[in-house]
Amino acid sequence: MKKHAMDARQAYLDRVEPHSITLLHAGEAPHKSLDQYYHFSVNRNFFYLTGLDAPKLILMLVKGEKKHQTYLFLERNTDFIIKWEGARLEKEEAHQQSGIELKDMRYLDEFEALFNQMMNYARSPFGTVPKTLYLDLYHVNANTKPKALSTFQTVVAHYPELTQKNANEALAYLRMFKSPEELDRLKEAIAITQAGLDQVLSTLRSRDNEHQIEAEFNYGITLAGAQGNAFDTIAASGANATVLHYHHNNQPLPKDGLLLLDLGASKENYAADISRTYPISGVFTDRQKAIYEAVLDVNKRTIERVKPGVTWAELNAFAKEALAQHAVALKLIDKEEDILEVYYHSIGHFLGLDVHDVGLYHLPLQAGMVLTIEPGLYVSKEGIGIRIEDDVLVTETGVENLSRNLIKDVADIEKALQ
Ligand SMILES: [Mn+2]
Repeated sequence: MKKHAMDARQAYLDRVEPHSITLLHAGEAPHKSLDQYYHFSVNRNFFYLTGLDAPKLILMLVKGEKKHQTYLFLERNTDFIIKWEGARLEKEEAHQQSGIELKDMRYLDEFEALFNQMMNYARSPFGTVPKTLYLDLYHVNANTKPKALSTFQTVVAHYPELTQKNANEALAYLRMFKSPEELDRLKEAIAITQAGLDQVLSTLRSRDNEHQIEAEFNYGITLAGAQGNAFDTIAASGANATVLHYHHNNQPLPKDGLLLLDLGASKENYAADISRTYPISGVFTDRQKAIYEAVLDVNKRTIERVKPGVTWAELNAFAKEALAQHAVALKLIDKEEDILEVYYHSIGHFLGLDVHDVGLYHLPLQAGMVLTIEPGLYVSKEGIGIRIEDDVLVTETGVENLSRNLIKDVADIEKALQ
């Protein structure tokens, strides 16, 4: 990710104000219980700008009038850490991965001294001191203060003259446009997800519970080299599939029902997000097939409409209208205005380092963006929930379906289930 990270830092610095200082923290594994911790998952903005996947690191980007500087703060290795937890990232290694100069690497215990120097009129290497402090001010909800305010509470408290701004504004814009290195990882995540779905297809008919399906998927992606799941797998059979975020995955599979899978592998922090719907018996009933073909038709026609200049609003309106026409023809609803009874989410979202990735949904699509297209129909009274989701790249001339190798036509699915 070295070239990506170097380009991303330059692009970020081009978008923020001069006389500013940006601080991003890699994060830490949250505490679980007693001496146990949850897995560490790196702050995605930090990773985007560094390509480094290790806890506790701090990235400091200082932008003056004409020049700018990047600093990275690392943990010191001690004998205890090396013996008990394994060596922390060394400066040379961090330099190789991020492209940050060795001379600009510091240890975490040197952070406050360097920050103080930046803010000191007489000693600042930039001649002027920063006026703006950019932090990752993501709000989990309205009642919690952004984590960065406590992570960096010392400098926030000691320098009230710094105006706080949200680094996410620039990063949400930049992260919409995937670099070649990012696209490689997204494609790998999708290929691994395909391996997981192949494992599911080859075992589905011998399984009788949703949890076994989740296990088969995890087995397939782990064998294929996944970092893990990009998000909690949804393995929903029958009417469970009409609950959008169903996650119990513990119910017996209805023999003649459908199985809706919404899942994705993660590769170097990049997420795949795929939905497929399979007949548990190996063959769709006529009714299931009719509804499935309707969703597939809207999936394919919406993907065809993706190109530069098209807006999310247009894609949403198109898919809703197309699903409504099908739903009336299938007698799922009486009139098109009732479509929300059987389709109650939007057509897709940006995809990248986060599964529901950052991005600006009011902007028309542009080349380099990666998004999901995921129409569905949910008919609880018939115990049928169907969603078909692909991951697509907006190109200069139109669209490339990155998940085109993951089968979704009725004949292909029934053949794979024989
Ligand atoms: Mn999705």
